[in-house]
Amino acid sequence: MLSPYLDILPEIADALATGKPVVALESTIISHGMPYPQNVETARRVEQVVRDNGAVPATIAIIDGRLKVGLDAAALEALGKGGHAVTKCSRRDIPFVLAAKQMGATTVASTMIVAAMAGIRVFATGGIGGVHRGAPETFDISADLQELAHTGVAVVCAGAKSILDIGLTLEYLETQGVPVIGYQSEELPAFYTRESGFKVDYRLDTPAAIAEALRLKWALGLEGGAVVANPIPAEFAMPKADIDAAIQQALREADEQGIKGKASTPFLLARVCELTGGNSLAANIQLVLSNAALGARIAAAL
Ligand code: PSU
Ligand code: MN
Repeated sequence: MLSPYLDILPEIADALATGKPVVALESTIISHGMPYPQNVETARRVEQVVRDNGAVPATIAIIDGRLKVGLDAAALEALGKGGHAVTKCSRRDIPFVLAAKQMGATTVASTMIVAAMAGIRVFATGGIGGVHRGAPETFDISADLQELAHTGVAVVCAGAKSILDIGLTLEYLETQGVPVIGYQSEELPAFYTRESGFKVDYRLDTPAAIAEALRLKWALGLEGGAVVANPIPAEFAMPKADIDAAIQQALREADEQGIKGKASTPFLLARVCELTGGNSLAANIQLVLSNAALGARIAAAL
């Protein structure tokens, strides 16, 4: 039984009913992850890349208090233009934004929730939330990690940004039983760069091999998601020193300005983007496109 709170675009509902591949896409990356108008342009290109690779895109957001699976052009534009004024919704926020009949941008966690409600198993994005640097003091651990522990959706991403503590993020995922798969990579990529210095749990080299592992996991009743880490294409990777310097400065400013809670990640993303000029944005766009293509191929193989 589908949730009465879901609105699924007819093309997506039809694909789900007939077993065609569908890839979920998130909306916080649109509102909070990139500046306007590149965010809206990228969201459209990502949807096209999913199609070009044989799947139907399903961008997820809350619009007028409804859970939307698939967005029309007006909704995409409103999310992109709204930017940081749009409510960023993780698991805890969903019912309140529905009750207020507002617009909400879904994070990795809440996009997984809505995707699972709709019966979508594969979700492509840029980067996941994780354990923040300083978390032993601040307790700032993204709800994305708990969602990966419980909700059966595979998240294709370019690893975790080094605004996070990547080592602690991997420890947390291990404790929660979430496998981290490297696509053609032994190492967990660090979003803008192909290397992080940390190993993935399993390297798999084809979408079919990833699909088979996921199929077995869920067939065995092992609940929860998986991280599929796809390194940014080499030609678009950034010099490590540039990105490290920007991240250090952004972290310092966040600390000085007392930025906390759900504001932390959007603040850091925006500052890193500003501090590196257009370079990090260009890399960000390319890695999302690459993840969308891989997500579509995994969904097709599932
Ligand atoms: N990391 C990125 N880009 C993003 C995000 C994280 O590199 O756009 C967004 C995603 O929507 C993710 C959210 O789910 O930030 C995590 O926020 P928090 O750390 O507050 O859980
Ligand atoms: Mn947080």
